[in-house]
Amino acid sequence: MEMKKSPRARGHLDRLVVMVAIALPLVLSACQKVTVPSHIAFQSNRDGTDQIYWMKADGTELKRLTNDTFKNEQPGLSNLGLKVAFRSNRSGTERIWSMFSDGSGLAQLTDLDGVAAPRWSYGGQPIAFSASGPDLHPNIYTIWSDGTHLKKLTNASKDNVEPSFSPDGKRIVFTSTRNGMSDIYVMDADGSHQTRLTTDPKNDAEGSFTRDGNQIVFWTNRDGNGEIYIMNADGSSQRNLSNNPAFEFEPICAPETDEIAFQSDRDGNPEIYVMNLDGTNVRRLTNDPAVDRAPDWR
Ligand SMILES: [Ca+2]
Ligand SMILES: [Ca+2]
Repeated sequence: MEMKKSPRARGHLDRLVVMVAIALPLVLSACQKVTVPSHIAFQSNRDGTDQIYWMKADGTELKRLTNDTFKNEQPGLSNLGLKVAFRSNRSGTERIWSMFSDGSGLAQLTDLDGVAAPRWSYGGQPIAFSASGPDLHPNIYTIWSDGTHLKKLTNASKDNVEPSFSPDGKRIVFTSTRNGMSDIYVMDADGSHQTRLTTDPKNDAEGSFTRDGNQIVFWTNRDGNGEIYIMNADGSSQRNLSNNPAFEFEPICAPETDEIAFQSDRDGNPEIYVMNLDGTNVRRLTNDPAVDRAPDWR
């Protein structure tokens, strides 16, 4: 599979070219060392209640990360997949929890009610999520992974949900119904400069920045069924990437390649798929009659 590399990865490759002149065995060894582990986490009810799973980005090495009888949903991975934040009802009420991806270090992050969809900043801190808290409708919050530095970023009278960071950590794309319909918005990571990007009369949601920060992938039902769209980060040039009569949603961009993971029921039940940023090369990663959904990619 041909994949474009980030500047950091290209730097590794440049060094590898020098090493080729030295000794091929050394190069092969170095290739293994510089490969950035890339995992897609998701939730599935294949073993009963919803649990957190992950797999390598090619769909191999599937592993269950939570293993209990509680509902564990909506995973958000930290860089290199070291930790995972997720929603769980293990304390009796749905809260945001985090753990290392081997299942150790389980910790509750907040006491806020009505939480959903934690997404880690690519810089390591903070984690963004939505919570209703004391309000009638959910707002966007950020919190550090040790549970400190809780900050409320939105204060609107309607829903503000599904935050996701730009790769440089400076912006957050999110979904809001503050203007009557579900639309994509963007703001600075401190909550300032909240700007509406979509105005279609149908619903737009679930924004995710591409790895260069120049485009945003999102979900919309403007064509009558769920589709994955892409637009420039200023909202211009909106176009359909999935073009399938099935229901596609929950797109998330890869951190190191020009690819998108998403969910679709095109093969009869919800599965996780990956496609290139131009909509080509669609391949299915999961193959289970259960509901596989809510991917995140690091
Ligand atoms: Ca569709
Ligand atoms: Ca499935």
